[in-house]
Amino acid sequence: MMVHLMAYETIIVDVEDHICVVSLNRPDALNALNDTLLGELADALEDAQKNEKVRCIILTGSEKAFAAGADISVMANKNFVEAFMGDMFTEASNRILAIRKPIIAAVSGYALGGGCELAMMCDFIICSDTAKFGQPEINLGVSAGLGGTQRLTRFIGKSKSMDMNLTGRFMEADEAERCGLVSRVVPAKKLRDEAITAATRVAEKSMVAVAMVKEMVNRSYETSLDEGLLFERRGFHSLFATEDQKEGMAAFLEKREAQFRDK
Ligand code: DAK
Repeated sequence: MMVHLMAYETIIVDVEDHICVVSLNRPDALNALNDTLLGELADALEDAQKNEKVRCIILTGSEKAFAAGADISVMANKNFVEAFMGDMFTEASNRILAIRKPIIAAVSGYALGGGCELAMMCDFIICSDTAKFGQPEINLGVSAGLGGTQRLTRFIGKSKSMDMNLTGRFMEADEAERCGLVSRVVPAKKLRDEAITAATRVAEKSMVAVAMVKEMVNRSYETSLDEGLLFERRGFHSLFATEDQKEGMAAFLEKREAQFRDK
């Protein structure tokens, strides 16, 4: 059963079974990001984090645009002091990054500038064959500001990141898959179903193990390999304190489906 949650101005939130789907909804501006949208998104994700029914989150946009970047009309007349002291997006993006449940970005159409950066803040990206990724801020006389020079470089390597950030060109879906920016590409009409299927598979797992894996993979970007491997090993060891580990391994040996209870 689909439950339409509280009304927001710039996003739509649906909870169906164990999946919360958050859709960016500023169609007149191709879902350009402003303070309202990112604030509402952070609110909705925190609600999903608190909602015990929700086990996986999907973040998506429209068929034409996931998000075409930060709202240029808001930024156009800012001076340095306003940009620096206003610290646009910092609080909201930190709230989004603090969500512990898995978030899958389902991207169709444009994911540009802050839109590409928002997709990269999710745990993995599934995109349609119409997706176009880019960091075109250079065309506006500025740079990326929400991870486009940092996460993108770690995800796809220096040469491609420099290419994207310096030329401002758009990257099509097949190239995005080839270089590891996205995990899968599907026909546009199947994007939502594919994202729901992936989210449903995640939702079937032990949420304890899922939260641990999210922390482990994210840690790989923050530490040396040695430190990361130790963090992973200790996390792995600690999962042996859960009932879900006993159940998961017993179910395998007994050739049946595991019944995880998040304990
Ligand atoms: N901002 C505001 N409005 C936008 C927009 C944007 N980023 N992108 C599109 N729109 C609006 C258009 O102005 C147009 O509005 P109307 O003229 O109809 O009122 C409507 O959406 C439809 O767009 P188009 O008519 O342009 O549609 P097309 O199909 O012809 O072209 C396009 C689609 C995506 C190629 C084109 O709209 C485009 O180039 N858009 C801009 C893409 C872009 O440059 N994105 C990067 C923005 S800069 C920060 C962190 C991050 C950032 C900033 C600060 N801090 C931590 C402080 C991020 C910066 C950015 O993302």
